[in-house]
Amino acid sequence: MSVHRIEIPTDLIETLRADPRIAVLTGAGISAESGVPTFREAQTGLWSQYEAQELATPEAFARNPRLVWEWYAWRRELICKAEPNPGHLALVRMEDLFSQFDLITQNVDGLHRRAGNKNVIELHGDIFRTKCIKENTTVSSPPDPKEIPPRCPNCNALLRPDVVWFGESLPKQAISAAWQAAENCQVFFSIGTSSLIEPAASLPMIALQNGAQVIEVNPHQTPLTPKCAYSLRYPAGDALPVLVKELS
Ligand code: BV8
Repeated sequence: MSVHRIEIPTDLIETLRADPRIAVLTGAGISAESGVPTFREAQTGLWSQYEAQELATPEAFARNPRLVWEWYAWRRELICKAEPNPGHLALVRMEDLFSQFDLITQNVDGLHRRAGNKNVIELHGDIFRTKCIKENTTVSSPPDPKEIPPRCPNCNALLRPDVVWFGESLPKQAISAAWQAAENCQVFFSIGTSSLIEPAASLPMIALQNGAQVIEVNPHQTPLTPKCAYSLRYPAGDALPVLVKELS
């Protein structure tokens, strides 16, 4: 979409010019323009026969560790080829523009850190980190494992991606930092998320309860849309650079 058709409401720009405390929650949609498929999109190729939500579970890994490990290896491959897009880069600028700026992500692709954001609260872990299923310790997975999934060099149990699967608790430190950011902010951006996955989807509600305005950036409606002060119905890679330009 050509950016000259992006309309950012002037009163939103005015609000942001007053340097409010900002919290941002991103989902798979912010990485879509980097070529990283979202969870909602049907998977491609070999993986088209599987539902992402079925594979991202401890049950799937217990049932077929090789299949789940190879799905993550495929996704890591895709992400390695991806570059941060203008949406990611706009959030790096926003971190500098605002005195209080907390970036929370549901994504495990590490693209916010690669783009240059200094503090990123990663609610669901990091696809490039591996951990031992028994000791729960982070282990650097051998580059060319003899067997798939590789085994822990310490106790020989299986290794797994250090991400949060459905039915698993989120890292305590990350969820409490995110909760605090949502409670303290005056403006909460929800960017590129279907707002369906808990407990992340509760964060904008906490912000609202504490009197914050919620701004959504998503080409589609979500269950959060009706509660937003502004809903920028555009791809993040188009809308965020225009918003940053208007603020600079
Ligand atoms: C937990 C890591 C409990 C793995 C992921 C309360 C109510 C109901 C259900 C639950 C509940 N509490 C817990 C649950 C169960 C479950 C849940 O939420 N289920 C859903 C289906 C209802 N939650 C959990 O299991 C969580 N654990 O709560 O534990 C517990 C408590 C005590 C003790 C033990 C356990 C764990 C959830 C984390 C799961 N892991 N990821 C991996 O990546 O492989 S979630 C995974 O899916 C992603 O990380 C992501 O978060 C999620 C997909 O969501 P989105 O990011 O929003 O992406 P999506 O594809 O859905 O949407 C993309 C959006 O972008 C769309 O809206 C689209 O329009 C938009 N878009 C597209 N292009 C663009 C764009 N936007 C902007 N610009 C664009 N260009």
